[in-house]
Amino acid sequence: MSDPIKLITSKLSPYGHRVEMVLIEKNIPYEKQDISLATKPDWFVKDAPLGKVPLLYVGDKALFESIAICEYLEEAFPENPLHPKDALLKGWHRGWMEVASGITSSTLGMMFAQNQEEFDLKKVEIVTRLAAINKHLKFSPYFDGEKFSLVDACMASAFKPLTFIDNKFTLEIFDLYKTAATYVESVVARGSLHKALPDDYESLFKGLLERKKSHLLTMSFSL
Ligand SMILES: N[C@@H](CCC(=O)N[C@@H](CS)C(=O)NCC(=O)O)C(=O)O
Repeated sequence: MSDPIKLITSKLSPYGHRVEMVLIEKNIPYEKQDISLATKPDWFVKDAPLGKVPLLYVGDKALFESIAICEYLEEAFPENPLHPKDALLKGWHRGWMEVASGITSSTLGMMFAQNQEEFDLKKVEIVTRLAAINKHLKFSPYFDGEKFSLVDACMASAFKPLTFIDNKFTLEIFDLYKTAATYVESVVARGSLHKALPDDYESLFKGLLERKKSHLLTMSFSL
């Protein structure tokens, strides 16, 4: 019998959502525990070298860093592969997974910006990455055609919070990037993302922005 798998995350973590999407897409049985990042449990602080979610327990080994976790799952559970076989194509996918991590980090930065200057800086980072996606990629409808890949899970979880704030605050971030916008619609609609998201996503999101005194809340919005 294989070691039990337990995902430790927090409800709104896009990095946690990407790992959970991979578990779901690959049909891997798992348990999940959401923790509060404001009051991290002692066992978590002890086991998470960087103090961040997600953490994936495989038996008593705690894996950390979402991309390392996803790559482990891909290798350890070869059924329902989410990476292409071809080494060159796989390297290309991995590069774009890093772009997805950059978009995630800039989006979190935008959500937590305390003033217009910080907000604008993060917006420029995001727009630069959208321009790169628009320039380099073609989707039909996913990154690798009909087949959903690991890179799509990373992009879906990155774009979920971005599309949420883009809609609520009418930021019009995607307006100039039609290729990226069509792709984002496809990945954000993926069933595994919706299974990974908490039912109360919207109200949790709003609570988080309020707790962080986000600059976004000074803009006109419809939360
Ligand atoms: N590079 C990490 C980023 C993980 C990350 O930033 N997680 C955030 C939640 S979205 C976190 O745990 N923050 C808590 C903290 O930094 O104290 C990964 O890909 O797993």
